[in-house]
Amino acid sequence: MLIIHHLGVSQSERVVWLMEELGLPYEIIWHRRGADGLAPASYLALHPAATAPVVQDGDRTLCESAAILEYVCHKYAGGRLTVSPAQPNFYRRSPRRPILPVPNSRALTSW
Ligand SMILES: N[C@@H](CCC(=O)N[C@@H](CS)C(=O)NCC(=O)O)C(=O)O
Repeated sequence: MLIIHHLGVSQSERVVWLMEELGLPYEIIWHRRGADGLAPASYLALHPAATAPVVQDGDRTLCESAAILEYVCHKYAGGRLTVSPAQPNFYRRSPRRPILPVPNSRALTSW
């Protein structure tokens, strides 16, 4: 089962959203921010850059939200909610593709 290392107020919410949307099981490990708003030491230990999200799938650890979402859609949902490189619209923006390699600030408004 996918484990989402969840850091509040971060893009790990994208992974939670996707798992709920696809109806897939997952486990959340919360890493609560300190009073200073910074990620706790437990999160810093997961990733050299300490950015969220980080997920674990068995002995595989993944980071970068766009890559994680593609991975989940293809590995666990038969390509639902995304398109594969074999499809002609892969290189075009598509309203069905929730995970576009666009700057973070645009990611939620471009589809
Ligand atoms: N391109 C990365 C960006 C990850 C990123 O910058 N995450 C921010 C939160 S949205 C982060 O972890 N910042 C450190 C922090 O909030 O403590 C991705 O999409 O996963």
